[in-house]
Amino acid sequence: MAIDEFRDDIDVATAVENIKSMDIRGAGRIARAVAISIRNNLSNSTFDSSDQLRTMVFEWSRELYNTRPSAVSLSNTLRYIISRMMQHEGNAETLKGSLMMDCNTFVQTSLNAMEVIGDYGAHRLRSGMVILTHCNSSNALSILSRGKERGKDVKVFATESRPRHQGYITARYLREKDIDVTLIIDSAVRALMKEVDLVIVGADTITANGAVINKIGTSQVALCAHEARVPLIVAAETYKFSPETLFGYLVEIEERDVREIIDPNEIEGVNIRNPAFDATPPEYIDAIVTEEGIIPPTAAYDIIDKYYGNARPMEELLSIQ
Ligand code: RUB
Repeated sequence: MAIDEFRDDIDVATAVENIKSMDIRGAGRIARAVAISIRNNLSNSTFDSSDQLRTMVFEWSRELYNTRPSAVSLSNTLRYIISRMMQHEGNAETLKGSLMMDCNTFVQTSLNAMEVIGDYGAHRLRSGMVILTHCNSSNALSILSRGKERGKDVKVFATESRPRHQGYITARYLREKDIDVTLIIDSAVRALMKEVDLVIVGADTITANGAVINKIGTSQVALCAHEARVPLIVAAETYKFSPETLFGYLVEIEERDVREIIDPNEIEGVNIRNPAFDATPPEYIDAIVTEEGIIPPTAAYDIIDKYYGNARPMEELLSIQ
């Protein structure tokens, strides 16, 4: 499925700009844009030595890091690239070739993971079910489209997802796939939850205790689902799991420009806040669909241990003071 609407020749400076402005958005797309932009910067540069190449990759990584602080996919992509870079030996030319291949491997692995998540998750669908999804997650959509391919006809409620309306992207995508979709406002979730059989959302970050950071409103959706005894599953690749949370770091919830909500001049004297993500506690999550299989949120630690057992905190890795 077509999921990456950024140019394949994107460089690091453009990726930084586009991720900040949300022209590139969604945790998986952000991760792939990071890998592709580093590959392209490598391709367009010449290096006197492998040390110089490494210095440049660290510099690009620092520029990319923090563009969307709530998406651990971004830092885990950098982690992967840096750890591969430190393992490679040889001169600048050899290192450049190997690292460009690593970036391509990351992108391919990420796309494959989404397909596998679609496969596994679709086993949870049955014809006639009503599904609710929030915001726009390519992994949640992978499950729904794979279900459709297997002849499972479901109906979907897609939340609008104020303030940026990513729900429109979801609704249009489902329509294209010939899946029955109804757009609803975010505050209609509780009223309609009694009609829902299953909630499927994506994740920006999953913490060591199995909490899920996702688009603002996800925790309200989860609370309503929990109250109505509707199961909620999260669709996320293993690179959304946060090793930092093992070291006691809390996930930073991004607060975006309030003008995404309203021009402050139109409502003078009123404080406005615009947190872009929230945390859903593990008690409200029935399962996490990963490319490793469908796991309970309590298994988050095992995934982190397996994939990031030797990880160092990102700021230490990038030597950020
Ligand atoms: C998007 C969002 C998505 C996750 C997962 O928020 O919260 O659910 O990023 O997406 P935003 P995916 O629009 O602010 O980036 O499954 O595509 O990685």
